[in-house]
Amino acid sequence: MITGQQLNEYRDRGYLVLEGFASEAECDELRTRAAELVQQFDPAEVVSIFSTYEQNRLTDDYFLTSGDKIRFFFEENAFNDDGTLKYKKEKSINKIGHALHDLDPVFGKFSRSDKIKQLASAMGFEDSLLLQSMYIFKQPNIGGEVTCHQDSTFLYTEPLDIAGLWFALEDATTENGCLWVIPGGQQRGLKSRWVRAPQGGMKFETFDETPWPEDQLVPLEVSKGSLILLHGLLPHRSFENRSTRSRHAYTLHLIKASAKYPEDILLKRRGPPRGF
Ligand SMILES: O=C(O)CCC(=O)C(=O)O
Repeated sequence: MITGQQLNEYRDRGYLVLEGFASEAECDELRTRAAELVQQFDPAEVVSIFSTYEQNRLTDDYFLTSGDKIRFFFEENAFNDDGTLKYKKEKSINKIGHALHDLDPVFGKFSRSDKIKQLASAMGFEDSLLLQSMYIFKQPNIGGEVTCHQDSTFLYTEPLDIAGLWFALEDATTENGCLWVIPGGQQRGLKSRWVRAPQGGMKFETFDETPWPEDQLVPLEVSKGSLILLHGLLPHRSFENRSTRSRHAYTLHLIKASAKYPEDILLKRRGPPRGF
C-alpha cells in the first residue's frame, strides 16, 4: 500500500502521490453519485458563493454550520449581474461539503473502505477521525482559484496533526487547475489560524507575515484515480480553470482521535467526528 520510502518522502516533502489508488469504477461511482446529489439540489434554497477572497461571505452561516451536512457552494463566477446562473446548475457548483462521508452511503462506503483505513494506519493515523469531506468540481470555464494555504489554518488541532487525502476523479493538469504545492513547505510551521471573531464571522490570527514563496510552487499533474496525500502544514493552491474540461476531486481530512480542537474550529457539527 505504502512503502517506508514513500512515508519518508511524505515526511520530507509534505506530500505524496499514489497513482492508481482508486479504481476507474470507484471514481465513476463517486462522480455519478455527486451528479445525483446535484440533480436533487434546488439552488433556490440557498445561494452561497465560495471564494477564498471574500472571507466575509465565506463565513456565512450556511458554510459555518455545514460540518455535519451535505451542502452546495457555488463558484464565485457562476452568476450574472442579475443573480441568475450563467450556466446550468451542474456546471455552476464549486463544491459539496462537508459531511458526505458520514451522510451519504456511496461516499461513506468509499471513505471508510479498508484500503483507506489501512493507508491511514500506515501514516500513523490508525486511531483517526474523519473530520470532513468535500467534492470539488473545478468547473470548466469558471472554476475558481484556491489561494495558497495550509489546511491546518482551517482545521486546527492540538497538536497540529492532520492529513488531507485528495483523490483525482478526473485527470488533473495545469490546464484544468491541478494542485500546486511548495515541497518541504510544511517545515515552515503554521502561518495563520482561522478563528471566530468576537463580532461574529471569522478572522485570521496570523503568526508569520512572510508571504508564501510562490516561486517554489510545483504542479502536481495526476491521472484519474491518483491520491495525493497532503500534510496539514503543506502550503498548496490551485489556479483557475479556464479550460473546457472539469477537474473533479474528492477530499477527506483526518485528525487523530487524541487531538484536541478548540471550540472555534471552522465548521460546527453536532456530535464528535467518527472514525473508520
Ligand atoms: O482542489 C482544489 O482545487 C484545492 C483544494 C484545497 O486546497 C483545499 O480544499 O484545501
